[in-house]
Amino acid sequence: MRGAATILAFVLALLLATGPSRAEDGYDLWLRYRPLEPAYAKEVRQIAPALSVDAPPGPTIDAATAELSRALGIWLGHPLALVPDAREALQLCRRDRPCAAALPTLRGTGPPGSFGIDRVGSRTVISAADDIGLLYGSFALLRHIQQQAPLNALPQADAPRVAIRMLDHWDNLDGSVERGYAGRSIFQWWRLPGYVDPRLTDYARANASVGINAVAVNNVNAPATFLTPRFIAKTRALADTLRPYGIRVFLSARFSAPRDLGGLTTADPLDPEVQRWWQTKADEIYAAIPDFGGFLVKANSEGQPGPQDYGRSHADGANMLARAVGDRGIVIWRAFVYDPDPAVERTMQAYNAFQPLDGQFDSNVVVQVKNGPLDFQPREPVSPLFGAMPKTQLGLELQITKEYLGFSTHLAYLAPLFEEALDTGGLGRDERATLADIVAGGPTSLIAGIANIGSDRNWSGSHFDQANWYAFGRLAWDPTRSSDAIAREWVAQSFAPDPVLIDAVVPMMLTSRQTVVDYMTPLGLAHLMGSDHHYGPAPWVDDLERPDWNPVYYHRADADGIGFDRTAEGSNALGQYPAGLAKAYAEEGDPALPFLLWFHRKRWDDRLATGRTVWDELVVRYDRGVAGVDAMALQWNGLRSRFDARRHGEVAALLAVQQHEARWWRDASIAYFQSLSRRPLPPGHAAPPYPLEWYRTQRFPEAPGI
Ligand code: GCW
Repeated sequence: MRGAATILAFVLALLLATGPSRAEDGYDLWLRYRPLEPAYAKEVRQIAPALSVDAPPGPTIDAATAELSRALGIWLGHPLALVPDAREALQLCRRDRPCAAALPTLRGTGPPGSFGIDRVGSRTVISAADDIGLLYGSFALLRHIQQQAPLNALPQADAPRVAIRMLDHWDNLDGSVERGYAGRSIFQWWRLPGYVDPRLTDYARANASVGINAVAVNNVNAPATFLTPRFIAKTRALADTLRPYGIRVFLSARFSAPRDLGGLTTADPLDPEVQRWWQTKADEIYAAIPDFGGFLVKANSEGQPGPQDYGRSHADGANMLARAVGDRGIVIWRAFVYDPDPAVERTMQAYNAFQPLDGQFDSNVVVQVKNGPLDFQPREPVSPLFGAMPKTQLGLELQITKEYLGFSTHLAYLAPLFEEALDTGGLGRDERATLADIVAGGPTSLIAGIANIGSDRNWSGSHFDQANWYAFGRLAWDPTRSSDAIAREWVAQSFAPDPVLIDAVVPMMLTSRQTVVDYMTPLGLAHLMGSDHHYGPAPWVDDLERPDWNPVYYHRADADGIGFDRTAEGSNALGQYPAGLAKAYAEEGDPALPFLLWFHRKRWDDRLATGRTVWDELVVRYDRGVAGVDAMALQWNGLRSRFDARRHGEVAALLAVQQHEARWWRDASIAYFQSLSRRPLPPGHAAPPYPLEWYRTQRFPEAPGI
């Protein structure tokens, strides 16, 4: 008996010490709510000793209350009490209630979701005009506390600058995820609608915590099956789960659905029967999901059907769907198209297809444009469409999943990439207007990100990829936020509000994307990856069906030089930009040379602003990339004592993979380009360990994401 009791006591002590639910496996994301420093915890107990709610009951208020209880229950050391008297409590106050009338100085009005957090005497008041604002305000308060930020800096007001902050899932019916590197889809179509994975509530919490309010749940390459009654019922179950968190569901719609499902012989958008089919379909969906967001469409792109199959324009197709949806929702029409005829330079095709349609789209159509004119490369100039369609609501599409930046095995913090695009100026008629200005504002303003979320326990495949989901949400809410500030708050919440740790990790994150650019696509190169799976280097590929699918199309390297002449002497893609921006992009005097070989063709021996020749500069950049990963790994390994062992070890293991793969990119690329340049490596730079043939013959049948 005594033996058993001792063992029991020991097990209990162990459980209390380690806390099984406290295991740091990444599942909790940035919503960890770990214990606070005692002095700070004491202050928190003063400003939020209990909770008082003045808002009509409803599921969103329940979500806010539950989140506050979850966190404050830990920080107070006892369950959060709901009290009627607001004077000694944290208060949720909806602006149409008596609480607001009694406190006329509350701040934080604005578009849906805006909120204020005020200190009024001994009270802390989270106020908003709508329930979702109260939920966002609750998350903002918890974010502030998790960072152990000074509570006298608490009063704050915030308002979203972009109306639709959306995740696009490229999730397939069979549970696979196109370009997904974090396991299977979180949407288990087979088990829906009867069983909704509780994990989806945590997914919704995470999204709401950063202000994401829309999701497209199926791949843009999806079959029309998603529009059948069977799948509408499943989507409805998802919508019901996400709704309390302010998230509206969208479906990717295959343009040929009237033929695929409806038995019609055409999907011509000007055909009355086709129009009627979509109208009936939209009505059917809205009957099941009254707040359905609308349709997301990839049409006449990479083999998908579209209006051009019937000699109609993208505007004809988009407007037909928009009329079926009516004022109940919107149609998001993607501008990621390239001609079936590859005679026109690839980066110019979307502009050519869409710019002439400016002014022809209905008011509930958003044309969604990828940040760059090519395809989510590690670095691209912004798409010239953003400056060229002033009469069209343009949405920005970013890629959070790292299809071209090392999958989930490489550490690359993407906020600097997003920020670089958003801060680009000189696009509009107003010289000072940035891409962020063009995209933000208005009831259908939209920023979408291709999700990096899957069934992996840590959601994103690696701990640092969670930061990209987080940063996407924070930037979609306010595209003027800095990537540095976002990294700081993410690290504080995801690891610890420890200044030493933050100051060590944040610089590593901020330089990580440039490091990837250096070892994959330096000096403005692009599209050098392996075919289909897009894993690893393959700059030599020249035998794919379309010329503009081949890496050689993009780098154009030969014995004389390298780079794509997109100036007026070449394809004149530069001519698609307003003059000032075109001049900035063409600049060769900047030693950073971000777009040198994107816009120019250079001879190997041309001397650059850095003082080096093009060939030497290329090699230096590849090695700088490799050194950058080594530095990250060294830095990380030196921080072991500041992190929980599990996550530290997982990140360290992935950094070792990245060290290996950065060398692979560098070695294969140098071996290939040297076979053309025939120049010696600059002194101090090592030759690739294998001959070019070795790199060319590597195969990766297990690479994920196709
Ligand atoms: O980057 C490419 C991807 C495709 C994707 C396409 C798109 C969904 O390689 O997998 O298809 O872009 O954006 O439509």
